[in-house]
Amino acid sequence: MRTQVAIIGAGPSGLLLGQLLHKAGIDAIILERQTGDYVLGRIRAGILEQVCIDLMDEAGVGERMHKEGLVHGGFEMLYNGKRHRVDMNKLTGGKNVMVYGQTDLTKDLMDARAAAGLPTVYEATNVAVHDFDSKKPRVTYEKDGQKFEIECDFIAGCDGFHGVCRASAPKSAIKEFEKVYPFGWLGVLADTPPVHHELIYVNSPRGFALCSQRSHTRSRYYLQVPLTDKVENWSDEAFWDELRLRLDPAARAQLVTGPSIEKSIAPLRSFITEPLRFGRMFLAGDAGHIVPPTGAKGLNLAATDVKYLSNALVEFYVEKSEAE
Ligand code: RFL
Repeated sequence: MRTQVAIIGAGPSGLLLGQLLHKAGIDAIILERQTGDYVLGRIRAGILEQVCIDLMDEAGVGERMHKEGLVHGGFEMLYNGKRHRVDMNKLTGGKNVMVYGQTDLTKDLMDARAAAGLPTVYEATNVAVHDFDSKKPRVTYEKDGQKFEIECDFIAGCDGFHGVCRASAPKSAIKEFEKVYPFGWLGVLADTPPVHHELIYVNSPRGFALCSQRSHTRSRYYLQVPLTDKVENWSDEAFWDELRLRLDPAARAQLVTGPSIEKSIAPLRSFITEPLRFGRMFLAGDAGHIVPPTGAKGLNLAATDVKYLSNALVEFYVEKSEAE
């Protein structure tokens, strides 16, 4: 098999890159180790920054996002018991964020890929990257017990933090920087209306809290908790009680509680590798860096990487430039 760009990983980075390359007439195959349903079932980020909104439009998959997403021009910060609104739209010269779940964004990209008949191999096992220090990189993988090889011009490592691409970069060529925070975030997703029409970031003596949302009827809340806490020991009731204690009286009165549909503790960590390019292999998204889930920065950084990488690949193929 031969393609121009072999993309490893069908998360937001890989799918978005695939769609942008397709728009530019560049061939790509995506290899994903999970099933499509598994990828779609992962509940993660939910706030798209302007860069991500614009890229979805550029990729031609923004229609549902504009119909169903909620545009926010600002957010609030609760500090010393008082809420302050930050008018992001005004302060950034007209930029907004969009409340639109990562699962929805992923679904739109998957649907567009399927509609265009573009190749995605799900449940690809033992994916390995080879010869990316040459002009003829290769990717090998197995599917249903059979071995396959793809010859390509470039490899895009969009395979997340635990992927194979970064792990295959020569140790002597890669620098890693990491900060592990001494607390975690207990997150709850619930089918309840959000406490406020915009996000509220809370600085309270009991610890940080974040009131986020996925839609008018689905809320996402976070509480800062000690790393030693176990999610099994946090009942829904205990979560709502603690959240109330961190809010101001007006928000407390507005808070609608209900059963959680997802509850987990995320250990908070910042991690970045340098460089993001190893010969003809590039890392994009969580493969190259992760940040705590504050306002979907991970997803939006992934989109930014994809923007630069797709521009560079278009330059290479369309403008025949090999500029560094
Ligand atoms: P992804 O989404 O991790 O996708 C990588 C894909 O690569 C596949 N893969 C492989 N495929 C083939 N062969 C291999 N060897 C492979 N190894 C991995 C994986 O199955 C996967 O499908 O990375 P991408 O595309 O760069 O996108 C980044 C975003 O997903 C990420 O930054 C955010 O979702 C971060 N994040 C959150 N951000 C928020 O702002 N708010 C959140 O609430 C939030 N929750 C989360 C999160 C990230 C999480 N992870 C990655 C641990 C919750 C979790 C659990």
